[in-house]
Amino acid sequence: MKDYAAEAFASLNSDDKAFLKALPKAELHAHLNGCIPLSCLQDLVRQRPVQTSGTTESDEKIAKGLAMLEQGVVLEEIHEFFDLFPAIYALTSTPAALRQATAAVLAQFLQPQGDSGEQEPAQCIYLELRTTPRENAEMSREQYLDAVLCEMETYSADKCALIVSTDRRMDTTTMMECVSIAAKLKGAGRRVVGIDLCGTPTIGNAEDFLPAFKLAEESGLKLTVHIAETTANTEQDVMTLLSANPSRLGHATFLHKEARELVLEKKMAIEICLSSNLLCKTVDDLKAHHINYWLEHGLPLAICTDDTLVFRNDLVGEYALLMAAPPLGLGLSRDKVSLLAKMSLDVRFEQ
Ligand code: 6MZ
Repeated sequence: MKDYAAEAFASLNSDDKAFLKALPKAELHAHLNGCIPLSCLQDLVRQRPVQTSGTTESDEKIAKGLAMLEQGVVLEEIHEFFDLFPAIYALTSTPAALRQATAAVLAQFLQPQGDSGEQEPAQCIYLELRTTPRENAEMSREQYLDAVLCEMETYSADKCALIVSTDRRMDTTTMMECVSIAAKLKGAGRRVVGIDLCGTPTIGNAEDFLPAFKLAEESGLKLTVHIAETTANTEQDVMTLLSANPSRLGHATFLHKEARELVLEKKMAIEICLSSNLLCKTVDDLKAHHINYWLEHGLPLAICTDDTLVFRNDLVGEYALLMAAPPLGLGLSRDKVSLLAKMSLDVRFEQ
């Protein structure tokens, strides 16, 4: 597996490395179950007989999934990425395991890094973490979100907030249920700020998602959608998702002309995940990455990691991809990189 972000970071001089680490950044596109530190997942495996009773996943499947993650996953196509999650989900299927995983993800992004002697700044100063509420014999969707929120709320409100993900494979009723719970929690003063649409990019019919997005809007929840992540996403799918008026877009790799014009007109911000796109092979190299188009057109962007567990990246590494000299990076100046970091803070859902 190629560590694009780590290679870009390693190529920088020590001044630039220190500059990137100290730069105040926001992480706005990080999936909880895709960002669990490997050491935490290994702990959850050890605790499995106690923590995941009731799961139907076999030990073998978990061991195989974990071994792949330990080795570094090489993906031939983006759909292979989604096959990794059953093994991860089997380890985060109780409120206790979820809380443990959430605490580890929050610490990874929001706590100073390294040993006490030589501490580095935290990866970001603000995190919008997203997750898809699951239900099983051990917990309801609301209990799932409560477990995640309990951990998030140990941090102050200016540090982190939750985006509730819906998955393209959900039917309208399930999606509505997820958004209703998110609205109820928000109404009760819990730290929920938005709704996301994620999952295998080509599954489902976008029209079926619209009632849930409308409910989100009526409930004061902002919307972000994974959109045009692959060439297989049709123009109709893209235009239907844009008709829901999302404030931000995830990936937006293959927007056709009409969609790009609408995005520019409405100034929708784009969550850019460079390593994710390179490793899922939806983009050939940084030169061909759509970030170049949006930079040229001055659209608000947020640089994000997506799934640090799978892609083995971190936020500083993603910024290194902006700054490193080509071909390892885009060769952007410090001023440009600072501006991008500021933009990520400006397009937070909760200001
Ligand atoms: C689309 C993605 C994704 O929600 O269980 N997910 N969906 N595109 C991506 N880009 C590569 N990366 C992650 O986190 C895991 C779930 O997030 C979605 C997938 O649906 C995955 O199952 P949560 O915390």
